[in-house]
Amino acid sequence: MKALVIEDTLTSATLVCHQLGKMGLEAVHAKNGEAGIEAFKSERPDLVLLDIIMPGMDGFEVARRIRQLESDGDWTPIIFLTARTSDEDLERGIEVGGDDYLIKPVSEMVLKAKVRAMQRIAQMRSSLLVLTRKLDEANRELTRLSSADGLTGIANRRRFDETLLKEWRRCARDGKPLSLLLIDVDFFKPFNDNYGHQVGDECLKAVARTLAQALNRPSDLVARYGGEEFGVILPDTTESGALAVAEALRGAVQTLGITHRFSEVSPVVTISAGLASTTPQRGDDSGFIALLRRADAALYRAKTEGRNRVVC
Ligand code: GH3
Ligand code: MG
Ligand code: MG
Ligand code: MG
Ligand code: MG
Repeated sequence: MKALVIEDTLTSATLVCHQLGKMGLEAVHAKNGEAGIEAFKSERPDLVLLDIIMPGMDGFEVARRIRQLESDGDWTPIIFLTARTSDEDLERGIEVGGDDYLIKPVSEMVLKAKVRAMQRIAQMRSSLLVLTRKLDEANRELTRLSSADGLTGIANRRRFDETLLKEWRRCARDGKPLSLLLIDVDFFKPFNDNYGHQVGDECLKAVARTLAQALNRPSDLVARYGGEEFGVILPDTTESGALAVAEALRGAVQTLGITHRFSEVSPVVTISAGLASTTPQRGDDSGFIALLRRADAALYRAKTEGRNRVVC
């Protein structure tokens, strides 16, 4: 631990530095306010002992400046050590940012006790900071978990809904098109029934991973929309752009080559996709519901028209 002693009277400073040394602290001396500020910046002390009456900048001003120099969350204990005995001075010392106020001459025992008290507060404070950091971390993790799908790890329905409204508004503001895909695994019920639920789950994980990898814009979002259904949000994407993306996704899943002997369209697992695009209008905050409905209707047509295809 390092203490900065800001004191113009050399005998006083020498004595205090010596006493601090006996307590196991490293003491740095500055002989006036200006030098004290500089030393504070360069030495980054853990404690400041501060005289009030000094030529040039007085101790009150030094304390005020130290508090301004500290960045958010920083705190260095300041103990005034002064010959001024009035209550008004003590009150002012605390007011400008001091933490304690001792009147010279101070006994070694009192100085030691006061320094220990400050050390204890500083220690509690840093424990609290560690705890706060852990809490922030836990909160972030909780947010992540609450928006991720437990099986596949991609975004869940809740995150999909939030993102859709957010992107809807953003595209409305920027006058950009927004495209939406609803994807459904073909003949997944017979897949499950024949290969078992566990294999079914593995299949869903692989499909989710493939969809996520096949998207290349950071603003694109793929989410697990329901059991074996996925939703894809494509901001700033026209219908023809989205059609290309959807075909790429369909191709990527087929290329995965997960054997499906019970599919009526292909020997491997395939997907069908319904696509809807629009340019959202400002102020039309519920317009995305119609977009979802259109994508759903398109998906239904993709199914009835033979599956393993994209329909707009
Ligand atoms: P279609 O081509 O018309 O979509 O036929 P399908 O068999 O895929 O359609 P359906 O909606 O009847 O079947 C969906 C099946 O998906 C039902 C269920 O067995 C399976 N499924 C839904 N969620 C999960 C899941 O989390 N894990 C597993 N293993 N299977 C799921
Ligand atoms: Mg003095
Ligand atoms: Mg389905
Ligand atoms: Mg279905
Ligand atoms: Mg299905």
